[in-house]
Amino acid sequence: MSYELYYWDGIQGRGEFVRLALEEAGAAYIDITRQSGPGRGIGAMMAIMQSHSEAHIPFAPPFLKDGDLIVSHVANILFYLGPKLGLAPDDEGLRHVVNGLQLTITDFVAEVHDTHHPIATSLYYEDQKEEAKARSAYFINDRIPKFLGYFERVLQQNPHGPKHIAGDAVTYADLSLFQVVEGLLYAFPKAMSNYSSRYPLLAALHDSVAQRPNIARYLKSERRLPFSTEGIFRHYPELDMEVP
Ligand SMILES: N[C@@H](CCC(=O)N[C@@H](CS)C(=O)NCC(=O)O)C(=O)O
Repeated sequence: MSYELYYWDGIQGRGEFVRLALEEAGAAYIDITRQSGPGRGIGAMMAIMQSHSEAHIPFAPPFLKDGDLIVSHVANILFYLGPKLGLAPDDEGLRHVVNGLQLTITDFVAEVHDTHHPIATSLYYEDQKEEAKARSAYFINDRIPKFLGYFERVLQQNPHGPKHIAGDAVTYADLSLFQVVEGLLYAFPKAMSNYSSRYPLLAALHDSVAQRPNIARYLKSERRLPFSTEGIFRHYPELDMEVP
């Protein structure tokens, strides 16, 4: 039976972290809101979230349906899927290490979102542009170096070598780090210029994920929607700046 992925249509958004894992594994899945028909489309997603009878309803997308089970939150979905898709370590302790890394990515993604929506998600970007500029300057100067520097150190200190963020094989956290770098390159091209000299191991990980056959095929496919100013990673030139 196919997994069912529920996420807002038209953007990569947070759903993309789950999509990359499903695509890498060649798993059968249905992107519910990108299809029409019974049990498909945005209506089907809203029906679950707004249900007054369904058990364990999710607060927000993305969520995954596997049979009757509904699993929400990117990191939790990946923690669930990882072993099934062969994208998590066999060792239970290491699976929790990977989960910790994924949760750090979750925190970072929330901060990426807050660069363009620092005041309220319900307001337009244009209504919080000045605050977004101030927030982005701190994000670029403080937070990108802190988070990317952290991932670089974790790669360097991986006892199995720096090709993967944890263990000796690809995990869903490696795929998510690829997406984080892709997103930052789109949103903040000036701030990210020369990133590969500052974070060479992370850059190598990014490039190696992009070259994985299933990922490379997916990136060229119509299923990979382009980044845009509707998603989490948004390019507004006025928020971007060179770093010294
Ligand atoms: N921690 C959740 C965040 C989920 C989330 O914020 N989803 C967004 C779309 S990317 C949403 O629809 N939020 C609705 C809201 O916060 O009101 C995750 O990692 O999946």
